[in-house]
This record gives sequence, structure tokens and C-alpha cells, in this order.
Amino acid sequence: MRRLLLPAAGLAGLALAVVPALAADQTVHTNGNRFTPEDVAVVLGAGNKVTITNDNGGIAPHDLRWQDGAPGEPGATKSMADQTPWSVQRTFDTEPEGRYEFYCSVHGDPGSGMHGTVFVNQAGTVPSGGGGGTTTTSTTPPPGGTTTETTPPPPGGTTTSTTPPPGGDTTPPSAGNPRARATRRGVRLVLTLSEPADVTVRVLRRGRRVARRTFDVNRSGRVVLRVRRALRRGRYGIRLTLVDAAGNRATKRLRARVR
Ligand SMILES: [Cu+2]
Repeated sequence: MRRLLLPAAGLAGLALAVVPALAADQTVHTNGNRFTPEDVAVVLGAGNKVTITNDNGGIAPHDLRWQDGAPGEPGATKSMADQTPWSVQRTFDTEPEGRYEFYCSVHGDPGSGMHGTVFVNQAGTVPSGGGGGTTTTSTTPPPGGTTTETTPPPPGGTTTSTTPPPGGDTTPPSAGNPRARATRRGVRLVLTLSEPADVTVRVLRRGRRVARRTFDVNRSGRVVLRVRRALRRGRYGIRLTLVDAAGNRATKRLRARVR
């Protein structure tokens, strides 16, 4: 079912910079504790419908709320055992151009967790950068995205000798409880930072890098990082490099799989 919604995502590693919204009406499904797709677009003033359907209950019932207060699906009346499917339809008729956030209040908030965005604009397309949100850092690789990168120093290399200033911070940052999830649209990471740090995420397939992003995370605590990239089915290695303000460095390796 997901494959029908993202027809081009798996082909030849195409960069998914713009999601075409040629179909007038859009459909969003639940998939575990996520909405799929998270970002859809409709044409301004065209009266297009967005239908959000809960047909995969996940581990708890989902509700549906619109940030702007439009009618959704109340979750308060549902018990943990209630997996009854529901469907919410919203017609974008007179809504002004802009973005309309929806979310499941059990698993998300506007812009994070189980959430999504309807973009209303002249072209009816999801803009580059897509959804993202207040607590989420999202980046979209440039079309045909060949990223330039300075090769990291070899393991155990003798070229690194970053000496922190005397009396300075010598504690490297750490990523607590890191989790990675990969889909055909990219990689989502959740981790708990011990301190603010630049976090570089490298996504590797069979040892070859397919994406690289650096996030300047200016706070500690739980962060959600997204690397948007069309990924083929398969196993991926994910390398995290954390560098704090004093230059202390730490690395972490994770695995993820696109099914
Ligand atoms: Cu939910």
C-alpha cells in the first residue's frame, strides 16, 4: 500500500526533492505510529480533499487533530484496545495558502512524532524541505545531490591532534539511547544529547555513503533528526559523529533497514 503512494521513491535512488501532487485528492494512512506519507500537497482553492485513514492501529489507538482546530477524530473516547478503523476527510476549499499540521496526540505533536503536513499552494507540491517542524530538523538534499565531503581521518590516524584549551571541556558529547528508523523516504534518528553538538549523520549502503547531513543542535536532551533521501530496500549503516563546542568528538554506529 505504501508503494502505491510513493511510486518513484525506490527508483534509481532519485532525490525526492519535490513530491508531485498531480492527483487532486490526497490520501494518508497510518503505518505503525506514523502517518504515511507525512507530507502531502493540494492546489490552492481547488477544493481538493485530504483523507486520513487509520487502517493500521499500531500499538495503541490513534487520534487525529488539526493544529488549526479543524474537526478531527477524537481519541479521548478510545481505550487502548480499541483499534477501530476511522477516516477523516478535510476539503481544502477556502483555506489560504500555507501549511496545515495534523498529528496524533497519543504519539505526536504538531511537527514531531506521529504528525503530518498538508501544503496548500498554487503548484500543489510539497516544497523542498518538506514538513519538518519546531522540534525537528529537516533537510532535503539538492536535486542530483552530490554532496562534497572532506574524507574523515582514517581510524587510528595520526593526523588528529585536537587539543582542547587548557582547563577547557574535555568530555566528549554522547548520544544516549540512539534509535534509527529507515524508510523509503529517508532516515529518522532519535537520540538524547548530553550537550549541544554538531551531529553529522552518514548513511551508508554496502559501505558506500548515500547521504550525509550535519545538524547544529544547540541544546541537550532528546532530539529528532531527519535525513530525507529516497532509499532503496535494504540494509543501511548509519554513522553518527558528535562534536561539541570545545572540539571533543564521539562516534556512534547504528543499523537500519528499509523494508
Ligand atoms: Cu498515534
